[in-house]
Amino acid sequence: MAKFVERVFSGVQPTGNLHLGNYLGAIVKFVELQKTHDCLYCVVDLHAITLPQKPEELKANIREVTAAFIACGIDPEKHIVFNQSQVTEHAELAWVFNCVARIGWLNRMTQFKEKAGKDRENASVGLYAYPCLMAADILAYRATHVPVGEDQKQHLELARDIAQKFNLDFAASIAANGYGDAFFPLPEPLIQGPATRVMSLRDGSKKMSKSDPSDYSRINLSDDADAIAQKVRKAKTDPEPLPSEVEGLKQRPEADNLVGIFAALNGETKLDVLKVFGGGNFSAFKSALVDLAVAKLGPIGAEMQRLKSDPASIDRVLVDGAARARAVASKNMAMVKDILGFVR
Ligand code: AQP
Repeated sequence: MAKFVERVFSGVQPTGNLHLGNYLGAIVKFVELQKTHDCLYCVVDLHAITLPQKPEELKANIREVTAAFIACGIDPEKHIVFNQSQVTEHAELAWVFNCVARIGWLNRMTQFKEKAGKDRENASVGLYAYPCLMAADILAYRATHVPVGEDQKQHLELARDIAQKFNLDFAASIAANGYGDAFFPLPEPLIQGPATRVMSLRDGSKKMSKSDPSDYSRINLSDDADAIAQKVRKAKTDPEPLPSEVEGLKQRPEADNLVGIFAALNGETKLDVLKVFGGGNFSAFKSALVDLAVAKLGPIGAEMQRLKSDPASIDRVLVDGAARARAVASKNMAMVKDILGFVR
């Protein structure tokens, strides 16, 4: 198999309320990967419209995610930060992938089932085809590594299946065009650390999510210190003291979640956290968690506010990023057209 230049791609939907799950599951890794890779970080607004969005809110949320990227430490000059709808190759390649992916593959996607719910017949076609667009996002840049939370694992596997099927279906044309023995890399998910799936603060069996109707279920990146303190103090727990071993967190989803959040925010393991707090009650642990969360997230929230007060400068970052992203994606898309047999 061909050797591909390592490149990182990932995206976040501008659907409001960026939360601790997005931060620990994805954005922290985005920041870290900048040290070792060329990275593209995308505000995936085409994904957002798979569910109804109000235009003015969508616009504000695109700027909000961009501000969060920068406030968390993503450097839009060394790397590429942009919004998906400004680079039309994403939608173009997604159509090609709609024709490569099989209906049976998409029928297995659990996120569609969760998001469409019981009213499946009324879900948008876009929501159903979402994973094909996600594959296009990644493969438009022939990206090799994709940092995501646990919930995106199945979509990443589908992206790999699409890449592999394209490579096999068009192997002869890829070779005839002089594009090597495989055109797309099989992108690798990067899912690791103590908080790959941050759970709701109200219910340890549900993922922390932007769309949860209860704001107490999540810590938003824009929350101030008081809001963070209230939410952590009200977070659901159980009556037992914290265990001293990670094993003791099994069957205790809320305790496991809070310990995982602490560990991830402090850059340590769950065992490290339990060495300090094991045997103690939740109130002391929660106080320490409030202090830690406020210390880590407070400066991010403040910087996001500062950046959002100048929307024109955020828009400039996105326009510049889109131009640089397009330069890569358009070359790859031209080669895809050659491979498919389109005249250009
Ligand atoms: N709870 C989570 N724990 C860890 N990682 C998470 N991510 C999302 N929720 C958690 C990761 O954040 C990145 C961006 O996610 P997204 O906004 O594009 O989509 P999502 O996964 O659908 O996020 P939400 O919050 O659950 O949104 P809604 O409520 O609108 O569906 C991804 O890498 C994701 O894995």
